[in-house]
Amino acid sequence: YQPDTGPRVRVNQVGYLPGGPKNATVVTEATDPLRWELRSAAGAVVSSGESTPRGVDAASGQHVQTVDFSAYRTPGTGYTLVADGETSHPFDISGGRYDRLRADSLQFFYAQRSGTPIDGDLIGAEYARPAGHLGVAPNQGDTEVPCQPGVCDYSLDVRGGWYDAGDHGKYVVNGGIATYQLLNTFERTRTAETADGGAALGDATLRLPERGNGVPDVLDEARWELEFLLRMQVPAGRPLAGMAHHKIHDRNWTGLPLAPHEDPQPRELHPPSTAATLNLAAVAAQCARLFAPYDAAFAARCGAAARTAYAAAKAHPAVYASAADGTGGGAYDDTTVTDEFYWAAVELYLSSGTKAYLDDVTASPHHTGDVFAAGGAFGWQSVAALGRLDLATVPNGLPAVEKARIRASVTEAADRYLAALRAQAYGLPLPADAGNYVWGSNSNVVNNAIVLATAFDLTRNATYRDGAVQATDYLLGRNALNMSYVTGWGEQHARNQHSRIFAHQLDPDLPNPPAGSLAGGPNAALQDPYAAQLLAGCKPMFCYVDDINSYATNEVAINWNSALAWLASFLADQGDA
Ligand code: 9MR
Repeated sequence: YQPDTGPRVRVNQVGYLPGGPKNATVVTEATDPLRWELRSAAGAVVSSGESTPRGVDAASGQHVQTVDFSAYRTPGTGYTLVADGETSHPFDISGGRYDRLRADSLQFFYAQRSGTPIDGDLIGAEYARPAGHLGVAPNQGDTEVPCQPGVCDYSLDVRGGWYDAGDHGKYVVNGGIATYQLLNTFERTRTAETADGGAALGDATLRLPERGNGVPDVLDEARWELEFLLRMQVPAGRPLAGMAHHKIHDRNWTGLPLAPHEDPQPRELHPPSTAATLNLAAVAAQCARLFAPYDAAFAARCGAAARTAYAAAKAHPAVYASAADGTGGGAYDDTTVTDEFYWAAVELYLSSGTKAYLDDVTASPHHTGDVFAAGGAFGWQSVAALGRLDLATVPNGLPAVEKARIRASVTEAADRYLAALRAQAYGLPLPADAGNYVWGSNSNVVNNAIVLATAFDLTRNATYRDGAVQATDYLLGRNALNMSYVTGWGEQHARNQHSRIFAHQLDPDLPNPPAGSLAGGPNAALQDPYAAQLLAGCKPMFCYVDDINSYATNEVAINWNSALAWLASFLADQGDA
């Protein structure tokens, strides 16, 4: 299988910030430096130079050279880069290029909402749909959902929340990290220097039913999931009270396409887990501090739920979701929860200042030592870095020397991501080993970029910001496939992501995913039959196909788009850079 990868000059197809780094990659057999030319839309050569031979790129197996045209800073549209007789896809040089990506990537969450009609006037007529999973036939959830047989003898109203990904499942663990990232995108406007003081994330900045209610829209969107997560908590008086059910989804896997309101499967609550409970505790604690100025009653409800959940997790510290529980929905299994304990204790400490939580923070094995893995700083299964990043950025009462140590751990991790990025001709902060090209690898690229961005926020050292920008170049087309992984962004962009809702590839009457939807990305483990058959033997960066059948390389997911939203918001805040 030989995908058509277009011109051999690979650029960020969306554009470069005028004052930011501008790097490109040329796939070529040439071993000597090549002359490159930057051309205006009218074809005039506005800058030129020589490329740098880089030998064979490990992740792609391609023979490559790199071009650095950072010195050219004149804003404009329709630039192309020419080298080795090839002309790149066109791109802009422009500040403000990421403002709409911030909005698009956040808007994705409204399109994933469960339990409410989606208003076409807000996000486009093709995305309008009736409410799903409100107990209206043929739906069998989510207003009164029983447990799986033998798990509990009650039902819960667990309406609302976001569909996790291309399926109709709702998982507390993954809802946790996604909600964290939206809340943290907002919190960053309070803790970091932003050009507009966070105005771009204020009220009426997204197209939501709640716009104009006086609450920042990104908080409104996060609340849609928070309310669901709170409903997943085991009520007082029941066994394991205060814990959170791990997930709720269909009894059996459904086919594609399938509109939410047409899902006929029985819906079931799966057993509570310690990991889910701690995810609830962590984001409910964030909620308590961030909603306090806007809705004191909701903030108090979140605070109480966070404390109850944390206490329940301490009382039941080793209740694990089963890896075998993957019928009708994903498993999201995790048998190491020391990191979830750390993250939850950090969030509770940051919101309350309570010494008991601080004691748990400082006693955690994750409080010292490295928590930032090379292949992904954090993810739904490993969340220690979320606690570390928040201790580094959110005001707290730790001694100055402790704060300095924690901040240094962030910049040291960022230095390693920079080293990984510089070692590669495609400039991504993920080492080339096939083992790093996992399910959802694009989210790992973004999450590592978030560590770089946070290092910039902490130090104002532009090298870190440039690293985050280069990671974005990779996502938006500077890669082996010459593919932007964000729908609607770039000349050649992913559009056939695995989704029961946005299944245009299977039914032309259905839309593609909305602009701003991030595809999971190359997965060298080829964990779906379509990719396994099509891509056998692929070099890691080629282990991707923009086909709806390839759920292991090309799905949408809330935890991937939440990462993109954080990064896009950071980039938008850089202006011209
Ligand atoms: O993102 C998850 C990835 O880390 C796992 O390897 C994979 C297999 O367990 O599951 C991914 O999450 C999927 C979930 O299980 C079900 N909804 C779709 C998610 C994205 O593909």
